[in-house]
Amino acid sequence: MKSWKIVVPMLVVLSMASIASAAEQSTSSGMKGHITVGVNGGITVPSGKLAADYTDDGADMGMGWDAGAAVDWFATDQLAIGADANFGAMKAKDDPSPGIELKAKTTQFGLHAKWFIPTGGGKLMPWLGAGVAMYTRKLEASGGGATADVSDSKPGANFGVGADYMVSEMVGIGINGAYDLTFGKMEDDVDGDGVDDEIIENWNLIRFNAALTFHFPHTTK
Ligand SMILES: [Ca+2]
Repeated sequence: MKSWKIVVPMLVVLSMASIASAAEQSTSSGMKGHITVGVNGGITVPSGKLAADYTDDGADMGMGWDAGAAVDWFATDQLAIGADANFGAMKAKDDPSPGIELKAKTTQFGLHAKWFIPTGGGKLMPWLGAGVAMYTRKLEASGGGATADVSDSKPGANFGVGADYMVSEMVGIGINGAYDLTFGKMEDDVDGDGVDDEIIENWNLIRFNAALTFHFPHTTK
């Protein structure tokens, strides 16, 4: 059983929620009740075996791009909880063999909490975030008009930090970084002997994104 791997990030989210509720009395930014819809895009950077050279059992990935969207609800002025989706793609720095191109694609759907650090209600809103997600991980080789891939879906967790700046009552722009940690090695029976073979030992990445967020304020104070 590896269920603790999902329990630990859930506890992180819950403890952030209690910290945020304790901090709630201290300031009032007027965010409570806001529903926000955001889009983000930027670069995705491989970590661990995704970044390691082929000779080190890695996928030799280089930096790629990613994009996503999120919906949040401010439960308090400081705490937002929400759902997110993100897609990112990277390409190997060197072709695994002549004429073959290797890509790593990650699709995630998750739930998260963001704690906005009390600033006394200014336009700049720094935050810390944590979330859990299901990650679909795909290694895709293409060449000579053909494509082959190996993929799986695993749970994972992400931890982020960022800052949003309210350019108007309804629009925020921001920057953020997140570390995504997916749980479990990728395995597949590539040689057909009925026993799964290890494809890659771990699948972790970092995302640096710009974000555009639309706020739909509450109607009552
Ligand atoms: Ca095998």
